[in-house]
Amino acid sequence: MRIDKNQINSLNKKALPDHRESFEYISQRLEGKGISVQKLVQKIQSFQIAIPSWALGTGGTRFGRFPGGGEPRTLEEKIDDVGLLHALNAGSGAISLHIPWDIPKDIAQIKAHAASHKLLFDAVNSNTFQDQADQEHSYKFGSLCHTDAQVRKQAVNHNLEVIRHGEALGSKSLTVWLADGSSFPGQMNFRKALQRTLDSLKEIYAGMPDDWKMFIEYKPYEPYFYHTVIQDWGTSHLLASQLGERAYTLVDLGHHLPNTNIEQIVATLMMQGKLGGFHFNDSKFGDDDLTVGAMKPYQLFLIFNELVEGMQDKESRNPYPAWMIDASHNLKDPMEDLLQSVEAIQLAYAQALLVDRQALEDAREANDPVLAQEILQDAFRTDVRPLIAEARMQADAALDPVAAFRKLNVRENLVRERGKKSMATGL
Ligand code: RM4
Ligand code: MN
Ligand code: MN
Repeated sequence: MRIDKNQINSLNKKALPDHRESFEYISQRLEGKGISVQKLVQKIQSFQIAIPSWALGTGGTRFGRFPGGGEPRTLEEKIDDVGLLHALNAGSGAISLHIPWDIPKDIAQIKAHAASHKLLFDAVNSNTFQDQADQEHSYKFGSLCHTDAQVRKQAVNHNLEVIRHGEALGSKSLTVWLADGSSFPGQMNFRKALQRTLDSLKEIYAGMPDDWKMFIEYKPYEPYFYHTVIQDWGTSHLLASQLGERAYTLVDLGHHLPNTNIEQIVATLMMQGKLGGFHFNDSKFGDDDLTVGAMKPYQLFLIFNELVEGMQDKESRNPYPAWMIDASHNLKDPMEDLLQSVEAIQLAYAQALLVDRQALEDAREANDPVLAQEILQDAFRTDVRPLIAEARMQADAALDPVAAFRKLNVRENLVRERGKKSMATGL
């Protein structure tokens, strides 16, 4: 299924009077404060968020999976789904592949297919947390940190192969997330495991093209329950610093223990020029893979407040970060879920753009926490939804993507095309 511009235009026409009214209201308020609304709209339009190829099927837990039907069966169909999302929201113009779940076979054809949807290839992801059928050594006791050099070699080679796939597609970065760790005290030598990980990463780093970046993810627990080799941002930063200039830390929102001050981590990494990428999701307890903004929208705003400050800092050495959604839960239609996630990210970004930075800085210098809170919450409590909708409409996308998804019967069409029992590769 492909969505035609005219279908979207005719849906937009019906919603237009309402939209006009609310857009004019916020425009007047913001222009009154000296903020250029058109510039804001353009910034929102150029903020693109990559969709991971494993998020288009229904996610599972270790207890069960309840697929809803019409799931993409091939990489081409996954690209089609991201294309549908991008047609609806004009904000998800990239796809991130997980290898070996999604190995491109005919490169030229896959590239042309993505280009026909105006999609780019974002970071490629390696997978040494599962054993594949044709694999010689098992990752049961780790991969890059393994005690056996042959296992480490196999994991290094896999990462090098992922880089080759990414190069062929035009990706420019590799994301490494390791499950490596232990479940019982005494099981693993912390120091040796970290040293081996660093040595293995060095081999991978050396195998990257000169214009590539490596993003190193961290996670405090899961799938192992006692220790994770790269448990936190500090460990990731340590590895990235020792690897070299093109290695960075990647922050995944779900990979923190409860109450961690993630916005402070963002600020620190950006100060060091070491924040490479971001994985968005939301959670109540751990790595719950819930829709972005579903639980803690204020935290998301505070994180964006730091991101925007870092991005606007002219002295900053931090590169423009890679943005990706990393969530795939088992209740919602995955495509509706992704539409909601993209919107939540854009809302937090737009609100952070509204923060009066000079006034905030003055309040901080004057040690005035009351005023600092007023300034932040004034931005957070501004209803910026009409700005996001306007950004979409100007880019020929839907004023209301979720409503359009339903009115155009996207899922029903996909079930008709692919069947009720189709299953996507992934978790
Ligand atoms: C991990 C981590 C990685 C993702 C896998 C599927 O928890 O977030 O980024 O690739 O899940
Ligand atoms: Mn992640
Ligand atoms: Mn995760």
